[in-house]
Amino acid sequence: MKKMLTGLQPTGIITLGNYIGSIKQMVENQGKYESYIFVADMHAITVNDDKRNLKENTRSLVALYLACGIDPKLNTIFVQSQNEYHANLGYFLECNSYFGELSRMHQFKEKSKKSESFTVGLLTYPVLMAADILLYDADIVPVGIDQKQHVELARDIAIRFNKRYGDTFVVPNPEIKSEGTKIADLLDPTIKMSKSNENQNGVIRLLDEPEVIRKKIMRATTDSEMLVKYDPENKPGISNLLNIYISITGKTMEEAEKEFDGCNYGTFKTKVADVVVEKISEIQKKYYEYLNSDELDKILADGREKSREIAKKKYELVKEKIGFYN
Ligand code: ATP
Ligand code: LTN
Repeated sequence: MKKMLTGLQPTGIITLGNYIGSIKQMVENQGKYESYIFVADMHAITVNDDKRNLKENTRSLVALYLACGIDPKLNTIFVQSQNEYHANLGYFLECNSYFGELSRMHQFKEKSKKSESFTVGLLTYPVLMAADILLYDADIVPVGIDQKQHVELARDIAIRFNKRYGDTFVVPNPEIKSEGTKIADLLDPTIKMSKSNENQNGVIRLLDEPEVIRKKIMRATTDSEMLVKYDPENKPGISNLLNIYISITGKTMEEAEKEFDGCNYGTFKTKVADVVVEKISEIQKKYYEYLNSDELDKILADGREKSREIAKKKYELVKEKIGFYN
């Protein structure tokens, strides 16, 4: 069975975009692969953020994974910082990575420009990510387009290491989500719905109150045509709402267009809000149950043990290949 690994950073509350574009697909893929899903909390400290609450955000992200339907029996769920082999392998991989290639990464260039000084961790971020992937022999790494370059670097590092020290790592492949599932901001449908968008009125967060969600959808930007039709170029707002609607209901675009044929935008938005609120309320109910349960601690304790066991083997192999005293 092929192996799949992916992670999210505990940097904020997950959005409807993260759910539709990432978590929902993880749920649909369950059972197809041997799967590892983790919280990338060590990546979250590569930028300074005094308001960060790592402990709370980590627990919250895991509770959301579970509430969205990620089944701990079908996936190993764990926290990166609870497994020391990630940082340990990261160091060995750093000694097989070049300053030039790391300084050319898009994300590094963009984030390092944002403040006068930046950490070395921001530069070596993709090497830690390579360690995350290579420890588990992951064949498939589902990520957003912004992370593709990092997975490609993990490939390059794996190939380089294998050439230098002999076969050690499986060479991973990025799996990039199709355009169709990209959810746009409700107020500015030309940009992505993101945790970090400045104006959060266009962003639906999975922990927003149902009434807030409804308001955000009712105020979504549309157009003056009064025609519910999928046309992303000329009708980005309506097309985005249609995308949300079909992703949640599982209907096809044709079915949705037929259903809303002749409808005014108010009625259409109310229907979209109804299905989103229903879905998110279901998730929230489970979220609060998991958040306050011992079950979550047990799942993470199991994940810690299982992930460490697998990672240790790979780490020991790497030490042997490099030729350390043993
Ligand atoms: P940030 O604002 O911190 O950059 P984000 O909300 O844009 O975060 P990421 O943490 O970069 O999201 O992405 C996590 C996963 O969610 C990725 O797989 C990404 O492709 C997916 N994703 C994020 N936003 C959307 C969206 N609007 N539509 C579809 N998928 C999305
Ligand atoms: N950088 C990713 C999170 C991440 C990841 C990984 C994803 C860290 N390590 C390994 C896939 C595989 C992000 O910011 N979304």
